[in-house]
Amino acid sequence: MFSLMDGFLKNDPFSLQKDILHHVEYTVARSRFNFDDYEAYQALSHSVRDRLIERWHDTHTYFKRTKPKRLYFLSLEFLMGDAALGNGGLARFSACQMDSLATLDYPAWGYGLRYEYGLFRQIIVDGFQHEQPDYWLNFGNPWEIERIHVTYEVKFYGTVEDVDRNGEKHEVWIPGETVEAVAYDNPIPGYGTRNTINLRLWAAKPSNHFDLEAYNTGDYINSIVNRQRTESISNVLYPDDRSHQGKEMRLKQQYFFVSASLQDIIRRFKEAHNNFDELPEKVALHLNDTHPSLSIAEIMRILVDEEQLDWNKAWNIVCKIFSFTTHTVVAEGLEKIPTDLLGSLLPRHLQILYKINSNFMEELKKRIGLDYNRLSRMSIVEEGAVKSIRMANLSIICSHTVNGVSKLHSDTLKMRTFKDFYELWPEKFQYTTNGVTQRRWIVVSNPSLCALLSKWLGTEAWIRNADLLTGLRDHVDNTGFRHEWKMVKRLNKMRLAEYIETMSGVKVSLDAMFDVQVKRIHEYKRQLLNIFGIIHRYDCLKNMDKNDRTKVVPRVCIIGGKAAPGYEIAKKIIKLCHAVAEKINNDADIGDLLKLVFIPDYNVSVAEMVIPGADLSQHLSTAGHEASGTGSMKFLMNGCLLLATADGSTVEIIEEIGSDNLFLFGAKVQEVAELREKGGALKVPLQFARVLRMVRDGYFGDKDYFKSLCDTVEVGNDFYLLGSDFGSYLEAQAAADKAFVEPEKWTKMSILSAAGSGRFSSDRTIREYAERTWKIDPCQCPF
Ligand code: 26Y
Repeated sequence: MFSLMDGFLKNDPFSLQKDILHHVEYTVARSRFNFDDYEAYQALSHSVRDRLIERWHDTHTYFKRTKPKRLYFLSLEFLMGDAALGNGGLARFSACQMDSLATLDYPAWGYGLRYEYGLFRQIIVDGFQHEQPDYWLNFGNPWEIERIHVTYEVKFYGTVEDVDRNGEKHEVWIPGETVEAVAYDNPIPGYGTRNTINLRLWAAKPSNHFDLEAYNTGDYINSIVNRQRTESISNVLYPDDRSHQGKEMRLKQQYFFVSASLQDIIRRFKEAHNNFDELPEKVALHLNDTHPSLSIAEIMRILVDEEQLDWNKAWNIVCKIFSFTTHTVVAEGLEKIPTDLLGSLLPRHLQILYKINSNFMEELKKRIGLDYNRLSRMSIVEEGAVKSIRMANLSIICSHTVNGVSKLHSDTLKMRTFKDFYELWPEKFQYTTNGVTQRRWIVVSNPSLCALLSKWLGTEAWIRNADLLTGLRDHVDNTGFRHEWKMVKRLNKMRLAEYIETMSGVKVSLDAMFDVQVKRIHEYKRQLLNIFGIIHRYDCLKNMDKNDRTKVVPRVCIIGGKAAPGYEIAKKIIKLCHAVAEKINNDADIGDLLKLVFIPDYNVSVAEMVIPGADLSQHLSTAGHEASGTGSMKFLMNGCLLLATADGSTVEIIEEIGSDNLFLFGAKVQEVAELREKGGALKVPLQFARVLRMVRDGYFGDKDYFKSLCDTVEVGNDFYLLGSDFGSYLEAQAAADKAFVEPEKWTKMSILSAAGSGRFSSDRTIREYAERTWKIDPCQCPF
């Protein structure tokens, strides 16, 4: 008898081997007796992909049959790894969340853009950052499934015209340009479950909607050139993670993404349901920051203009389906779109936004009276020098939940950034602290630690339940365990040291403390504070008695991160780091006591190598500026001690591991405002002035080039308060040195760090979102 189960691909080594050979011959089209490593990789990936597709099908068939409420996670950025389709924290957090959604069996879909050029590759020439394009699809991408039949038309430009519908006047958009969106599916397997969810990425293709005008006027060549241009919409990821410049292409990308995703979502909903009243029970739409917020106008357009629902009815439905997470702290960082730009690209959407706003303003007047200042602050429309749409205000007004990414962040949103909205709708404001997936950040990137954890916890269950890591506390006094723990760290330091030597030619001592700061380069993240600390350390060493040097803890300082291509000051920080490294590393007198290396092209793969090998990691943002921070969580899981300010999620990390197990420094968030007001009067230590003078005087060369960088931290101008935090920074560094010379103490702190990291698993994050925000239930595919 033939059973459906017979069709399943088997997972034993023999079956897999057979499949790999099959793909060598029939997919890669090489002989079984002659293929290279890359072809072997392709054949292997296709064999794994076949198994993922099977699970994907089963999962989606099951979802279709049981019709659970689904979550659609809308994000313009996903930093998966090989595919660098995102900038930094927000993008990597999206990837971690997808892993947790799949593992916890939630009926979720991710939607994103399939950029052909991911985040630029950073190369360093003479200490300067240069950007190289990352055309990551050159050799094909075996992990995606091109869905040539899943396509939607996305329209732009044109005009709005009045039409008569049953005697009533209605506005209808007559678009001017049509582009086609093609779906590329990326299966996301859960761990320890058959569930495999989908990350659907859209690519732009010219539409076959033929341009009759051009055809008739005989301008055939130009019509083809124009078609080609439309393909460029999904071409390239914008490499900026703070400043939005009101670029038309960026807006086109956002709408292209939103329109294709919503058409897909509505089509799927209509296949199973015939009444839009059911939408809020079946569909949750999550706005990952404001980047996909045009969804709000688009869904109103679909419901009102196309599905012909009454405006108020549509609005009531729409307000029940959106939730919103903001990853930004300061109001200046919030996205705005000039109305001129929006009106020309999407004329009907601008009308819809105005209508949403005028309705909101009417409501608001009833609630708060004629407080014009407050009304204008809360308006979706900003009547400034450049009239624009405030995407955050729109998102807050339409979402049932507004999420911060850490407790501190959420407090800032309520008390400052979105104070007016919080006072109006306190119940909307929540926080869900970020997390990271232990599957990638321990299991994949640190296999030796993974084995050690399973051995001492007596189970592998922590891979799906990170709370079990607290069990490590029971063994912290066991010398055998501590010995193994130290060996694992040593092994990872060896791996990292080898990498450093190949990348930079610098040989480093494994006995040194590996001190790491890796993240995007930003003034608020204060890489400059780190570099100034290193200069100070060097200066002390130079002035130290030879005998005293024997007591110094050797350090390998590692810095890595990309600067946005147009961010001058960040680029100068990278150059300064190289200039200082050049001086220190070539000073034979200092030897192994101090090394500084800049790791080029920091990305997910580099992180997998660097994080497990770190002894100490630095998170130096001026309190109140890092919304959460997720790098710290990865280091924590890997038994790395933190040296940090009380910012973002660090406040909660302290609650878990205790303030004795990390090195805390710097002004608290309440003190920051006060210090800024005092301006020039603050107490900047002499050491800071001395280090600054060294850089200004050209001790590291390029005196003129570094001048503007030095100016940013001069007394009276030091917005991020490097000067006033320098003293306590040095104290924290000294405390780290002191702890490091007591290996047993250090190792205990390291173990207790990892033991307290369970709360920072993205599994916890996702469960909280699912239960409190999205109201979705797990839906596990049987078999
Ligand atoms: C609008 C465009 C210029 C833009 C593009 C990317 C704006 C913002 C971003 C990305 C922001 C980002 O990565 N934020 C980070 O999100 C992390 C995840 O929540 C936080 O941990 C981190 O503190 C925050 O800076």
